[in-house]
Amino acid sequence: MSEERPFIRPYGDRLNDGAVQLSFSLPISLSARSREAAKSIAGRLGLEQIRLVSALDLGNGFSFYILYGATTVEIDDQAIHLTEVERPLLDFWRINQLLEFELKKRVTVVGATIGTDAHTVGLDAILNAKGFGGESGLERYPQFRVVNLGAQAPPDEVLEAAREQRADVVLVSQVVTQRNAHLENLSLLAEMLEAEGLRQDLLLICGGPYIDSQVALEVGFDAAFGPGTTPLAVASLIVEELLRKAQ
Ligand code: B12
Repeated sequence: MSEERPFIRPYGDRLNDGAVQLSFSLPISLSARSREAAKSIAGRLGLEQIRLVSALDLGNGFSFYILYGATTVEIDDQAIHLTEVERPLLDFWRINQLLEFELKKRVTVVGATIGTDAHTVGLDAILNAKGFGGESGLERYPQFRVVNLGAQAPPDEVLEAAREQRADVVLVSQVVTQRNAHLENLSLLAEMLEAEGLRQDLLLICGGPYIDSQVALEVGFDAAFGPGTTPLAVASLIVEELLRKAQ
């Protein structure tokens, strides 16, 4: 299809059938009326051939729905303006080699989940030796020295650790984005590092499942990573950016 015209559309059973799956919760108990309300919402979202395939009462006046439907929406993916650049991945050996022989130093990485955020699994996936997605975490690389401050680190603790450890990179995780708490935390840390004169010597990177990279750049970060990030992607970016800064 894409060779004949640039438009793409979701599909399920047959190419181009527009099949999509939608799930959401409603703040009402499960009933015949709530099921119709769920279908009606899917219709208002523009779906056709709607089928309610699962409906659960969640208790306390809440319910959950899964629906199938078909969309006629199609897009030209080639016309999309990317704010995130896709970078080539280096491998474990190449990363260590570049750090040891080109950058000529062992890189210190300070990581933390900041503010009240206690979600450490994502940051640990990148930092801990056991890693994520079949890849080793940064602790496993001989050329990285990792200082993991763990959960709920206040921004001033991160700043102090960055100073004491002479960090080259600060990695911050923010998973809770309710009421934009992550934006307050991220901008506060970036401002504090700037005010203390540490910012220009650091690579400042954040990550989390709901982080918008454009917004992260606007609040003063150098890069941001989203869901499914693997340690190699982060390590590759660190090497590339540190070598670029060292030139
Ligand atoms: C486990 C979990 C918890 C555990 C956390 C345990 C721990 N030690 O981490 C506990 C039970 C403590 C918890 C508590 C809460 N949670 Co919770 N939790 C989850 C859950 C089920 C899984 C998160 C997870 O581990 N994902 C797996 C990791 C590997 O994925 P990840 O975090 O996306 O990380 C990847 C990338 O994002 C990226 N990445 C992440 N960080 C970083 C950092 C850097 C530097 C880089 C480069 C990359 C990177 O790389 C990682 C690997 O690919 C999610 C729902 C879900 N299914 O996702 C809710 C979820 C995150 N929790 C949520 C909420 C609301 C809470 C609470 C507020 C609930 C409450 N009312 O008490 C509390 C908050 C506690 C607090 N003070 O922070 C919401 C957040 C909604 C939002 N947008 O704000 C979610 C999405 C659930 C939901 N649908 O409502 N939670």
